Amino acid sequence: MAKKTTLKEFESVFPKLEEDLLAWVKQYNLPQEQQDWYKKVLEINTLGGKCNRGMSVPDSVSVLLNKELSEDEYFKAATLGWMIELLQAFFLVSDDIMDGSITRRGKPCWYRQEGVGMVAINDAFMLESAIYTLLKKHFRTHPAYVDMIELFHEVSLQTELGQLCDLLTAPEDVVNLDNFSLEKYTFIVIYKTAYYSFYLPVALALHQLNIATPKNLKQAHDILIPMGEYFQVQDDYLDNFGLPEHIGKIGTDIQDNKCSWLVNQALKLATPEQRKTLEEHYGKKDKAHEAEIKQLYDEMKLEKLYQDYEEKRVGEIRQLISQLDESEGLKKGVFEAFLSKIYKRSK
Ligand code: GPP
Ligand code: MG
Ligand code: MG
Ligand code: MG
Repeated sequence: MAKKTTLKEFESVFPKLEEDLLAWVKQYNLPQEQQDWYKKVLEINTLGGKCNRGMSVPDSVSVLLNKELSEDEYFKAATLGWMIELLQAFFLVSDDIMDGSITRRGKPCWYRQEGVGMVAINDAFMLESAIYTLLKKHFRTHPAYVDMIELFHEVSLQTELGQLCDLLTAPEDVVNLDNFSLEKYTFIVIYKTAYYSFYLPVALALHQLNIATPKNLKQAHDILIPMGEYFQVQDDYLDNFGLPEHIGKIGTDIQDNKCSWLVNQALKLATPEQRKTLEEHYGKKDKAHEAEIKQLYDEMKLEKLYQDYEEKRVGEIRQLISQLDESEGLKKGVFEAFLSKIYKRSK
């Protein structure tokens, strides 16, 4: 029987990986002060999250093998999981600078912490490099080593393309709601979120077990990309309707002029008068303008619209899962476990 990992168990692997990374930079004679900085960067930005993405690797491997993992199998899977958490740390440190965000995981964003500022950009690069240091250290002789490197590179590029579209669709100076469309929205969310958060953990689990056949990868992709799309719609919904105490961050999408799911729905349903309200108040860096949009969202009952969307989308994803071909070793349980973690989430 598969066994679900706990955050505690997953976190217990981190100190070993941190040790590997510190030992690696030490060989360059990095001065002590910078070693301490590197350690702090790793800990503050990689720990303290929900680790859903990272834990999905050991969870998927356990479902695929249909057993509780041996110590070595668990360590390998969790190491791959921590690489996703490092990738995520690299993205979030950068994203918070680009979005001008205030808090992350209930604390000030890294770039806003004492003495950090734009050093955070370099820190983000170091977080990314850590992935490849760990891959080399632990997977150099694995038959899928090159595939794993290529996968991390490709998923990084995909995420950067999504981020590019997200940023260019939300310029700070000119608000033009005609820029937004559901088509663009779909591109943004699939690329900036779905690949690294959903496809990557399962693809890595398949590689670890040497069952990443073209068919398995394609099937995983075709279920996980819609699931990731749904997940980012939730993120956009929670940006406005979630509680900062739950989500650990303060929503910025309205003031940041983001091509969010909510504004796209509002544009689709707006009367000419509501459209005018959107034109007047969306994307302005000001609380009062933001409040007008929040009120409009309430008036347009977007919360209910979201709940209906959620039910419909989850039904479609369950349908996709039910059609999975398990002949090459992929299992429905991988996707069921993933979906149950995010369904109706409030954080
Ligand atoms: C998060 O979107 C986007 C990413 C994590 C991808 C960043 C990609 C880079 C190449 C830096 P978001 O801004 O909606 O997330 P949040 O609401 O958590 O800030
Ligand atoms: Mg952001
Ligand atoms: Mg962003
Ligand atoms: Mg968001």
